Amino acid sequence: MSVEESAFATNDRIAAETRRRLAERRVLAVNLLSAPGSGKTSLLEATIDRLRNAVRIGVIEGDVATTRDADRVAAHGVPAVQVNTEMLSATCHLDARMVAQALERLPSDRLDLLLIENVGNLVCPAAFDLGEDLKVAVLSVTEGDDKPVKYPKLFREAAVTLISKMDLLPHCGGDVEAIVANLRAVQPAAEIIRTSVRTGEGLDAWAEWLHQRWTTKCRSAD
Ligand SMILES: Nc1nc2c(ncn2[C@@H]2O[C@H](COP(=O)(O)OP(=O)(O)OP(=O)(O)O)[C@@H](O)[C@H]2O)c(=O)[nH]1
Ligand SMILES: [Mg+2]
Repeated sequence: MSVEESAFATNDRIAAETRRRLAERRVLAVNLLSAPGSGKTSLLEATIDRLRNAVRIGVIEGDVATTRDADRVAAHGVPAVQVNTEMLSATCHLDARMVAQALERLPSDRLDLLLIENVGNLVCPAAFDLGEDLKVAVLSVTEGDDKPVKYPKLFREAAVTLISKMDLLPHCGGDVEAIVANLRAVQPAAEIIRTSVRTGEGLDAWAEWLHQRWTTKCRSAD
């Protein structure tokens, strides 16, 4: 086995253990991925405001540096742990060990929903299983219509893609139908929700989608 294969095998083993533990505790874990600045933290803030009274939420924030995103999220009244990847072995993505260690700093026996914001990057984060139940991709209308076909792995594996910053569409010349067509080119049955934290478009639909996923995983055995 090559060094790279061995590193992935170790990652997958830790991720499988995290997944088992979270299932035991009936926690739904969501891995949020996008390019830098697509609006992940803004969406998390809006999501927390909508779901905080319905489910107990914990957040793991991945960034190269600073605690800015964890501070933003914590201001919405939920526990948040920041992981700074520049302190660790890899800078461009979270891995399963980082998440397992961050989870130790959250009250995981008193959580229903674990939201993990990955490092902004369309490539590396998609290669690492963190033990999540589902991946959510965020793609803003300002990034160019072709991103799903240029970075297919993330968009192929996403349980849902949020097309964010819809309010900017008239200003940036983006073509949302082309974005949708490119998403369907890599995942024909892709679930897609259009959002804007400025106008509120799609935010209730997204929160309901997520709550439904939590109900399906964590309440179905009741
Ligand atoms: N107009 C508009 N701006 C938005 C929207 N969502 C986020 N933004 C802005 O986009 C910028 C980046 O938002 P963040 O939420 O920090 O993005 P992010 O994906 O978490 O960024 P990283 O963590 O650095 O990858 C900020 O200036 C936000 O205010 C939106 O729906 N509409
Ligand atoms: Mg962020």
